[in-house]
Amino acid sequence: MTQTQIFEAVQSDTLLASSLWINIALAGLSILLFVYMGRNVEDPRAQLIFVATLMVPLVSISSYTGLVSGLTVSFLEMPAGHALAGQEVLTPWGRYLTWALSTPMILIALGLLAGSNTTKLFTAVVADIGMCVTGLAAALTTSSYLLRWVWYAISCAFFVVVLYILLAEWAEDAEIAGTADIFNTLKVLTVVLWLGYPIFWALGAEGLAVLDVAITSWAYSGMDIVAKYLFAFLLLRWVVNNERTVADVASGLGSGSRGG
Ligand code: RET
Repeated sequence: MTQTQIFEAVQSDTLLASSLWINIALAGLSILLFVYMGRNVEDPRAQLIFVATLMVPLVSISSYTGLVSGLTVSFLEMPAGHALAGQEVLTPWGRYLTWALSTPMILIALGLLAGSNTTKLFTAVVADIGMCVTGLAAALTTSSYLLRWVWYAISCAFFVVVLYILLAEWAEDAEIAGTADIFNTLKVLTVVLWLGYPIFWALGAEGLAVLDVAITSWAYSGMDIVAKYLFAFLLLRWVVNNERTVADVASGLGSGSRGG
């Protein structure tokens, strides 16, 4: 199929197309809002959190532009064993590719907020990239149904590493850094929403095909809206109001270690 035909197939499915366009609009608004919110931030660590967080809607607007244009969407014939075996299934693989760029930014922002050391930050970021790239491999494998799920399982193993760092390591670090309140809010939001992605992958056309392509796309788009734009807004609002605390985390003077 040519790119024009894929583009037309995407646009003719109003439910699918709207799930993509809404994110382009919201990502654009978020970029403008976040640049405005960050205009007076001066501490380098707070600025780094801003830059990482601002990358999230910037990657998102690029990702969704790739999807609406048909550039990062393919019709793939599903292997024997799949519920839609032999059929050409619309696969928006650009999503999985761009998660490899956007989700590390979310983790960098969270890690900096928690006062993570470099080892944990590195581990979380590489495991996260591993999760996204193997998720992409799962979606693009058309030779074997079993191997799609093997990729899925590998991706889940990477995800467990990310969850462990978020829930155990950084939660503890944030206590010491004096950022536990906001960190815990964002941690819960992140963990709950991120768990939704592998669930919808498994239920959608890529996996068991219980849900159709447009519904799955709306599920991802809805989770993206909260996991990206709302998450980023809450984080940046807190950073603007608590720049001093963020600066102290950098110099190892987090309120916890100051001893009251
Ligand atoms: C996949 C399928 C394979 C198994 C796992 C997955 C996890 C994906 C996640 C995605 C998060 C995306 C976000 C995007 C916002 O920019 C790849 C679906 C574990 C957790 C937060």
